[in-house]
Amino acid sequence: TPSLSRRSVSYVRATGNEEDAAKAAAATADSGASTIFDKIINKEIPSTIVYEDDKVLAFRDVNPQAPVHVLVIPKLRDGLTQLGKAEERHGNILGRLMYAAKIVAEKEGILDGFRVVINNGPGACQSVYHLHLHVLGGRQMKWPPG
Ligand code: TR5
Repeated sequence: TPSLSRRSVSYVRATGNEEDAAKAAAATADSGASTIFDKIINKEIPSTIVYEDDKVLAFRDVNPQAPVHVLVIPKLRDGLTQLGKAEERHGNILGRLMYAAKIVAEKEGILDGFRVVINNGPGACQSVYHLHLHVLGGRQMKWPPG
């Protein structure tokens, strides 16, 4: 397909799936620019908040991939545009995010079966460069993920 990027063409070859290719084409690189999540944190853009504390915000994904789909983010990005940028000094906030994912799963009643996902970089279709954990559940999750 002429309109597909070179990266997405390689996805078509690898998977035979143009939907995957479109997702790959839409995935962007990490520019370090501020993101829509800053506006959500500052409440300039409304979101449905599921959990919040001084360091962490959890809100419903606008395009849910499961009955429960919540994003867990650090309020201060502090260089964590993606997990691949993590440094040792980020250990505390990374732990807080993981623990918040458990609190979200508990609040949402999915502790018996939930998945936590981090998409890192264009090759994993990351679209927002502010680290976020996807907490997914409320249906039977399949393995392997796409
Ligand atoms: O693709 P990655 O892993 O980067 O995940 C980004 C997620 O952010 C996607 O699942 C999107 O559906 C979600 N997203 C994007 C926007 C948005 C959102 N979730 C809640 N509210 C949102 N607003 C207001 N605006 C977005 N652009």
